[in-house]
Amino acid sequence: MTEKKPASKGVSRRDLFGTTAKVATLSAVGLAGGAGAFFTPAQVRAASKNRAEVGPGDLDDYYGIWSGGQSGEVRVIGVPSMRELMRIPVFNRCSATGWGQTNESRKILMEGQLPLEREFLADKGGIHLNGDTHHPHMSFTDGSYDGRYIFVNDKSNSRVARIRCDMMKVDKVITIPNAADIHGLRPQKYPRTGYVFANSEHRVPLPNDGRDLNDPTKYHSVFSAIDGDTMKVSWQVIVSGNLDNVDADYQGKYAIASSYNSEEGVNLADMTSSETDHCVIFDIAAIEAGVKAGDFRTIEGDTPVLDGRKGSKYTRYIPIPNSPHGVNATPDGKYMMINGKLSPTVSIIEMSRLPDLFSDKIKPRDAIVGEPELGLGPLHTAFDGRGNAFTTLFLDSQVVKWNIDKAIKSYAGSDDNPILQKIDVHYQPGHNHTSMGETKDADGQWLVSLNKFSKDRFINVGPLKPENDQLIDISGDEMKLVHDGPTFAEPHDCIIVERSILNPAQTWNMNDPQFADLRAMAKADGVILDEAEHVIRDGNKVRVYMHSVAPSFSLEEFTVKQGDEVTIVITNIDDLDDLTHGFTLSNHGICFEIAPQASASVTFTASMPGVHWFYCQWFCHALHMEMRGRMLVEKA
Ligand code: K7E
Ligand code: CUA
Repeated sequence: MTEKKPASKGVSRRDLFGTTAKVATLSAVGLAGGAGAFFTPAQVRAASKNRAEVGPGDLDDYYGIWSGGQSGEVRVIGVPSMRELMRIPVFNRCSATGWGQTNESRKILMEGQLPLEREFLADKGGIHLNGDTHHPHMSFTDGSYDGRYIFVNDKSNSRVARIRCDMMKVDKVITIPNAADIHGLRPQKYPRTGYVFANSEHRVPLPNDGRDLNDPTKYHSVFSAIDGDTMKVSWQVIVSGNLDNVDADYQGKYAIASSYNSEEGVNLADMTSSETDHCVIFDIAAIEAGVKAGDFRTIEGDTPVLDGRKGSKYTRYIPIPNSPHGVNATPDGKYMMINGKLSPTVSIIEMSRLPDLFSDKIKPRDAIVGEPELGLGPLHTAFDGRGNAFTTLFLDSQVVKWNIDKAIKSYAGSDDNPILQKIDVHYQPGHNHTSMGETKDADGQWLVSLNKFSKDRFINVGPLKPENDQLIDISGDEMKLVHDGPTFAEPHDCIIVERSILNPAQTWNMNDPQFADLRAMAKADGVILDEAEHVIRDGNKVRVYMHSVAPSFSLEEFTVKQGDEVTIVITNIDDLDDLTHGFTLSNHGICFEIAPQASASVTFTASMPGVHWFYCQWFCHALHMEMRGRMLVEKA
């Protein structure tokens, strides 16, 4: 047994060496305030001419949670510095962390699969290796972020994942039944999340088992409510048309989805032939009562599926000019904005009119209290919490700032002009997002415009160009563009979370549920994980347990036979923050991270006789290069 060397507990590297932050702050304060004055880094920045500047060693005020688009991951970006802080693998295979390869991550990626999908993937490695993340959103309590989870959709393989914010790692992935591509996703804001609402965008036959191939009258799009605590689909509602984006209200009563293709066509000409489409309002209590009363059928699996097509008591359809896209609730809870896309307008729904709409006291269009004409290609709207809205204009390559009250007054006949300012962005913005802007705590500090094209904004990197996420200071009366941020394929959406809300741990806890399977396996083998230094042979299965402590693995060599199924289990007993180790097994395609106090495992067949080195690929120590050992594979 190698001696277990506990590292010093609870001391961070920042405490040991990291005085840069303090020095930077003090020198800045020296400039700004003179001796004796104390200013927070944010105040120092506020006094400097560029509020977005975050000095070396200085910390950001916000966590930006960015979708990684077709790269399949989620990214953590510091705001306002726009520095990329971390990537969280979700629907992708990650070479650095072993996500998609370790037994623990594969279990998470596989346990929520549907039977047909599992069958399809059986000879393809068991998991999808790609994803297309669009909408990352945090769980809410009482109308604001609560720091528990981040949910994100995979449009390409109809999945929804949950990231636990204590570890900033995925803990659940589910595939949505009866769905073809999950697009819009938003958590319930009140009283809490609660439901995560998810839109199936494309219309397919239900059931989609080959019986109704080319009869588009039998194609449907479904709206899903996922229980954010259990990650099971609670119910689904079939709608008329395609579903696009969705948002939840601040009252806990309704969710509203934009819907294009009310024509229910299958090609572009048919899908855009009508001048109006609609948005769909879902009455959550009525749907829950319908589930209780048994007013549903089951199609794929046992999820209750209700019929919410036009005429249903569960839904209402409000006509909206052609092909609406983004749906955004105002922080005061009063309005829902439906962004026109092909129409230059944003339609403002007054939420307090919805009960009258459901009881048929008013007509659908009477729920609209404003419809300002803002410019070409309005896609998404964000808010500053001071009564103003910021809408991206895709075709105009602009963000327009407008006043909500003025828009409502002008719709009622006044000559108010709601448009306050237009600013050029570069180029073609999709989503935008303000700091805390999708919560009741919208603070009106920053706006990020996620632009689909960068064109000439950066030195040329070849035919494939980055996107450009631009930071706009909205704290004053005028929007000011302060930063260009190139990003890779293709962040659709982001949220900006005040930093005190997210409090991730510095190290794992060895008793974390994530390691329960490993603990049970070790126990059955008579092994204690963090003291592990054992090779257990069980027929042709070999389980190799070791721990890591800088700069060594507890096993410097182990021997197996050609053809053995080998499971390597490593526990990192270092508990100094930022002391991650890795395990790479040469020529076997195996590489994974083991963060402090974590365990991880991988299983493979030792088919190549010979000497195979394994090494730590995460720089951990002056003797990091020496942190290695040998797997000896005897010829069968
Ligand atoms: Cu949120 Cu791009 Cu999926 Cu709008 S979508 S742009
Ligand atoms: Cu351990 Cu490098």
